[in-house]
Amino acid sequence: MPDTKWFCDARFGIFMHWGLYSIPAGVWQGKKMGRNWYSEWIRMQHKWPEPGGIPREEYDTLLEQFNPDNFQPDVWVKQFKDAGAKYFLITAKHHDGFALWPSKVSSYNVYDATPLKRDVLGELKDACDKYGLEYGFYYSHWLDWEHPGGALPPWPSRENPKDPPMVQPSQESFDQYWYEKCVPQVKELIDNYDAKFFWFDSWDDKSSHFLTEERLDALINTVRNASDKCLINSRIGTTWSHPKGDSIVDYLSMGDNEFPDQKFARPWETSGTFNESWACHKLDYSWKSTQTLLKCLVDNTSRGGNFQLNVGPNADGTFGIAMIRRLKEIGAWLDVNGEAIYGTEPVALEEPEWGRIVKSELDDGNTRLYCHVYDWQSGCDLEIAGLTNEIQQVFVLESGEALEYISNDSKASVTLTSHCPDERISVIICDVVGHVASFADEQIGIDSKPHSNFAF
Ligand code: JFZ
Repeated sequence: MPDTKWFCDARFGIFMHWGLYSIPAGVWQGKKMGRNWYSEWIRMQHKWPEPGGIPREEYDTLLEQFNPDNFQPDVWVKQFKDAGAKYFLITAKHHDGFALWPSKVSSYNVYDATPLKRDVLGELKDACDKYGLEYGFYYSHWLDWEHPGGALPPWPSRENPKDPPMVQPSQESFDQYWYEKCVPQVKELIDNYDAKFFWFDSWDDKSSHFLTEERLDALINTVRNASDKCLINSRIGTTWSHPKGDSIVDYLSMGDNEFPDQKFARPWETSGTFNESWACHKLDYSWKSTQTLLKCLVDNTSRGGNFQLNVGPNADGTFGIAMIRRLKEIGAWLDVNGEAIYGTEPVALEEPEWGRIVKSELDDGNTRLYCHVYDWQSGCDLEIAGLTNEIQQVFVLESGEALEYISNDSKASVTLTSHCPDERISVIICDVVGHVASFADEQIGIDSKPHSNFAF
C-alpha cells in the first residue's frame, strides 16, 4: 500500500469544483435552483427545470461558453498555499462527464470541445509543483451523464418521492462506460499528471448495483499498477460494495460536511464547503465563519483526520470575495499556529470541553502538547484531564507569553490570563516530560468505517 504519511501530516487541503455547471451557477434561463442545492447537479434534477432535467443538447451549449478570462493557475494555487493548504484536488470529471483535460479517451473535454483550448489540469499541476502542493483529483466514477452507459441518480425526484426513479443503463452498457471511459481516463490522469491521490465519489449502497467487486478491482488495480504512490479513498465504494471493505483503500472519506465526533485510527478526511453548494451558486450566501471553518480543521486534526475545504470559482475564473477573505483569514491563523496543526498526532487523552489537544513527539523523547482553546475563560484553570507527565513549560504559541500552571500527581492545569490571545482559537503550548500515548497506539486493529448521514 502506498505511503500515507504526507497526507496525514498535511491536515489541510483545498478542494475545487469547477466545470460547465459553474456557468449557470444555480440559475438556468432565469429559473433558480434552491439556494441550498448543489449547483453542479443542475443538469439532473428530474423535473427541474422541466421533466427529465436539462436536455443534453441544451446543457451542451455551455461548452461554447466555457472560456474563462481569469483562469490563472499560478494565482489560484498561490492563494491556496497562502491559505496554508498542503495539497489541492479538483474535479477532473464531475457527474456531467466533462473532462478538464485534453483526454484522448473522450472528446467531451475542455481542450477539444470548448474555446478555452487549454490543459486546465496540466497547468494546475505546474502551479502545484511550483508552490509545493501535492496534487490529486476528484473523479466521478459511478455517475456519468455524458456516456450512455454511465449511472444516473438512483433516487426519486425531489418534487415527488413517489415518482419512479430514472431508468438506469444496462449492465452491459455500464461495462462499456467503465472499461472504455472511466478506467482509461483514470489511467490517463496518473500517466499525464502523476496524480498523488484520487477522491472517487459514491455515498451509499445504491451504488453497489454498478460498483461490483469485479469492477472495483479493475479500477483499483489500474491505479496500483500505474503508480506506487497514488492514494485511493473509501468513497470508491469499498465500504458497501467490496467484500474486503475499506481495508484495500488508503484513506477514509466522510460524508459531505460530516465532522465525526470520534477519532479514527486510519488516515481520513472530511470535505466541507464554505457555504452549501460545491460549485459556485449565485444564490448561496450562507457563508460559514472563519472561526467555524478553523474549528472544522482543528476538530479533525485532533481526531487524526484532514479537512478539505472546497472552493467553487466563478465560471470566469474569479473567486467570490467571501471565499477570498476567509482563505486569507485561515492563512493568517495558520501562519502563526501551523506548528499546532501540520504533522501533529491525536493523543489518547480525553477530549476537553474547552477545546482540543494534539501532540508532537520531540527528538529528546519528550512531548509537546498543543492545546487549542475554543473557549478562553479568563482567570480559570484549563484542565488537561488524564495527563500524568510532568509539565516543563507552558506558553502561548502566538506571543510566547508564559502561563502559570499546576503539575502534580493529581492535576495538570494551566491558568488562563485575563486577555484572550485570539478570539477565534488560541493555541497554548505545553511541553511535558516523556511520552504521551497516541490515540493510534491504543486503537490498532479497530476497523473504523466512515458513515454517511446525507439523504437526498
Ligand atoms: C457528492 C457529489 O454528488 C457532489 O456534487 C459533490 O461533488 C460532493 C463532494 O460529493 O455528493 C455527495 C456526497 C456525499 C454524500 C452524498 C452526496 N453522502 O455522504 O451521502
